[in-house]
Amino acid sequence: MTGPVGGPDLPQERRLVTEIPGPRSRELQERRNAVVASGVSSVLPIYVAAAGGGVILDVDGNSLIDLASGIAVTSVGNAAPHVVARVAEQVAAFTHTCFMVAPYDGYVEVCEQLTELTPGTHAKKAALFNSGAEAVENAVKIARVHTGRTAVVVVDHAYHGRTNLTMAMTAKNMPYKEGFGPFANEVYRAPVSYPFRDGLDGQEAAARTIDVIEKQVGSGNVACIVIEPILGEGGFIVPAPGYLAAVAEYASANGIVFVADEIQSGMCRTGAWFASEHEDVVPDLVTVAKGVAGGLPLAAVVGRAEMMDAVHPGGLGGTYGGNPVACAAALGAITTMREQDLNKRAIEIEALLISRLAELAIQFPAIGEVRGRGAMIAIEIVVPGTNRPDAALASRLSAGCHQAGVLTLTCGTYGNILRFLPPLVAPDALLHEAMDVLTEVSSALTQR
Ligand code: PLZ
Repeated sequence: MTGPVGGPDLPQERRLVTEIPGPRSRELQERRNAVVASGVSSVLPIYVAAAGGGVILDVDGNSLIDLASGIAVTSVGNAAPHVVARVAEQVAAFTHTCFMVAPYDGYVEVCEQLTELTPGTHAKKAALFNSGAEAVENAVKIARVHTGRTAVVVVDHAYHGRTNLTMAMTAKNMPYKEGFGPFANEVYRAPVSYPFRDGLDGQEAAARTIDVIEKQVGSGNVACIVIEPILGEGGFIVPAPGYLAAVAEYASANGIVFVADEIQSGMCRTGAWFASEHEDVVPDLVTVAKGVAGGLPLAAVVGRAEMMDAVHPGGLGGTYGGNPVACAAALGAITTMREQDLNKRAIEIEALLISRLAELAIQFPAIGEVRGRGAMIAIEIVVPGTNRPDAALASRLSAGCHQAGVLTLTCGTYGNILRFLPPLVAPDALLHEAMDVLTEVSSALTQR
């Protein structure tokens, strides 16, 4: 093999040998600026040479701690051995026939795995796509055909993608929607449960959601309610206990398809195969992407067989959906998750991060809340003593971490959430070091 090799054997260390970004990254950034559309941006323009375990090695020889996982994708780590082996084998056998033209077993096996792993013991079926947004679009198509209804209900702070329908379903205007309308119609937004901001318990918040649906849409018009069990881009919002179950129950009582968008929260990220499990919710349909294939583009809709089969033959598909190489990657990733018990590992990561962040919150009153599950953890940054969002401080904290070699991300409707999404295979020592860096950056910023 030529070129650098990533994977878990990369030294699991933070090592800075140049400023961030270094000279070679800056050179590449100049080339990029000349030819890559500026609408596509990067959080941290260090150019990647290799990655694995919990680190990213850049082209200048810096090794950064990865608390992003490419936005919750490389849960099994970059270049995970089972993923690499199965992909290499598949690439050498055949790369594409199109499942709609001549099928292959990898697609079927991924559907077998996903119908087993998603919540509930009822009969399930699955269909494969390329991206999260495409999975959400298809869940809506399936729900509309199954119900014969058109309305789609989504919630405040939701993120579902960047295609026309999923932009309409996404709550936040900037940067996702600004100037891109007109958007798909028949999408209605209801309030959600955001305990830090609304102080409502699960039942109260669900009653508020349901009231808006009843008054503004009418349950008989609703094909589906689509909701992230933990709202991701919207701010790592964990709805109050009982909220999801109450909304799911309302859906079921009214012939509405309850769709859990588990694209960010699924596949071991929160310490369960799917975050719905923490709330004992069995969704009708589940959208899956990101972590499922160790970094290759693959997405799925998995759900009740009778709903999935409502669509006429030929109604679902696409040239690349369930590409054999992406399916091989998914089978490698799922094997890794099972072998290494990454659900258990995510729970260990939760304990480590929550205890370190709770400690930090005592010294640093701008941390309004520490929340999340598994390896999907965040801090909400506010003006001390209030719940007023402080996005500027959140981005200074994130930038400080970047300069010190820790790749963090922000999120949230108000841009004031600092989130931590490490690969589930990142060792404890690295996570502690990342938390040490965050602690130093926080105190440096408050001493000023
Ligand atoms: N649903 C819950 O988190 C993708 C988006 C990053 P795609 N989240 C990261 C960005 O700025 O584009 C996501 C998600 C949930 C759907 C999606 C969309 O998944 O694979 O990006 O289309």
